[in-house]
Amino acid sequence: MESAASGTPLFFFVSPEIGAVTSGSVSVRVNTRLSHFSISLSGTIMEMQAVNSMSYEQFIDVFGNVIEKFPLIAAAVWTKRPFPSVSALEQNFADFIDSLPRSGKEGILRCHPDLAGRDLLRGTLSLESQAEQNQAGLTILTAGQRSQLSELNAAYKNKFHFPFVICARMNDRESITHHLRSRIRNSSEQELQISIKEVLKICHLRLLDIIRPAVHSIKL
Ligand code: 2AL
Repeated sequence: MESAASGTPLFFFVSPEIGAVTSGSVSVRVNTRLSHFSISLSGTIMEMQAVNSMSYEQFIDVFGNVIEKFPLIAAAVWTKRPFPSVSALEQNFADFIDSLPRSGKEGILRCHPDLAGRDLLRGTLSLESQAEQNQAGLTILTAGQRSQLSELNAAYKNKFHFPFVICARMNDRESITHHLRSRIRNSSEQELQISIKEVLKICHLRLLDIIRPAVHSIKL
């Protein structure tokens, strides 16, 4: 297989990690030495053209959870179509969040499940969150590791009144514990800012699971 841009061979492997289920298709992350791509097992890869022609019902179905349990944002962002690119779409999610008062931003954080918390144990995580926590190794913790994380999460919530939020897919158990221990020492203002940045990282990866960025298009 060759990259259209350079003509150099692309060495890629398909990881078995399930990304998200959208419109009846399962998306899978593909890692190449150049970048990450998303393909759909159904063979259909969503393009911006398809995104821009969606009804608001379809748009909310597909993008309603790119911000965890907050479909209201997708419902508002739909108004801003057409989106020339994935980054333009992503920017609209970021702008909407940025425009919220502090209580709204905290509300977004409060809709995130704890890492390795009650929802994971009960099997009530969203598909996206389940895949992310799985990728970070949080589904295979020992009882001791789980209770350590649970105590840190509780201490964090006790101080800030919202849960500790971090992009799980960019971390693993050790780095999550490290960030928790370190961030708990921050001020509320610092934590709000850091946490919203993490929400945007989660959003970025979830969007890439759904849409193929034009600049990274490859023919499979
Ligand atoms: C999460 C989650 O559900 N996915 C992710 O990347 N981070 N939750 C959290 N509290 O950070």
